Amino acid sequence: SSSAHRRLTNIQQHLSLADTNNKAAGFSTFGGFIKIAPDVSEALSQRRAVVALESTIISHGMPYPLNLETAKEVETIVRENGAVPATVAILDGTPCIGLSLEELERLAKLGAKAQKTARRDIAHVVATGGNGATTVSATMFLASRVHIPVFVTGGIGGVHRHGEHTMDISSDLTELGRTPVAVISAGVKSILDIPRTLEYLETQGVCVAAYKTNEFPAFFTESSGCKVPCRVDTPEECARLIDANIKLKLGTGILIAVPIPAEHSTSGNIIESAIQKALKEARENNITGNAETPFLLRRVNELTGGASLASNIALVKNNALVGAKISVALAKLRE
Ligand code: PSU
Ligand code: MN
Repeated sequence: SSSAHRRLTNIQQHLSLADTNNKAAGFSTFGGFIKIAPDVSEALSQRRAVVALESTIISHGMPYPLNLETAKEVETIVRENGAVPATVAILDGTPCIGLSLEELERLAKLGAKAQKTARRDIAHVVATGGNGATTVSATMFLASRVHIPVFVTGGIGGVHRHGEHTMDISSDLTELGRTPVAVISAGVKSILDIPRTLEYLETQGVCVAAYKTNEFPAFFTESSGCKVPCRVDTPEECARLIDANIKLKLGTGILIAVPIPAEHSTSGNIIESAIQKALKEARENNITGNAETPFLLRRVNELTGGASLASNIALVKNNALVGAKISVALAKLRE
């Protein structure tokens, strides 16, 4: 609609004004200023399809140089399917929507030296001029700020096993409850408590839809044994769901769970024994808080001899394909 377009133009004016003010005040990177890459900015102002991508998966989810290769391939898949990719990260204290090849390379090389940045960390990373790799919660927040309604990732965070005692519940879930962005993922890893994750999403009022299946997928495997309340079978159906969510001003996010393609799934048994071992090591070494997820991801990769990493890459690419199609269908619907 033209009002969405006006809103967007206002935001861009607001952002460039903030930039001018910052520069006038002698702050080159400090201040609530967001940098939007030229191709992303142009697509947004022309109301063309854009897909937001997170960056913790690059810094903390995969080793260099496989992380860079995968990030580039994911961006190419998004482009080949008619949308503009916008990888989100904070570089030298500036939130960036869309990275250049040099910026992508820089982030991939920084790896875990980049700060894992969830919603709670954004202000700190900006205020200190740091380099932040954004998780699902921080990426949703920044995508929403510049009106990107579709975001592709691999897996989201959730309620951790024993979360009923530790209260370790990813801020990805509360972000889904407060930010109107559709997140395309392959479900959640079974390093987490999947039934409780779905309960928590229901409490947060999040629409959880599974793509071409009735079951919530478990990242490495197509099924988790948990039913979802909503099934979608085409990109157009997903677009209508997102459009309804926007028009109703529900304010909540949507989780679209796309199962890993069968030929790339890793055997549930292999994964489960690796997860059990990794969880035991995490407890023995007192690895908790935001260090737990990156630790478990790395150990599961090591313990499965790279099998899980190959699955991970394949499912992210598949999500990028589906997400780009959804984004294009949505742009068409909202013309
Ligand atoms: N799960 C994955 N791969 C990932 C992550 C989770 O299968 O890369 C990353 C995402 O960036 C997600 C974050 O938002 O971990 C969640 O971290 P935590 O559990 O600390 O909230
Ligand atoms: Mn946590």
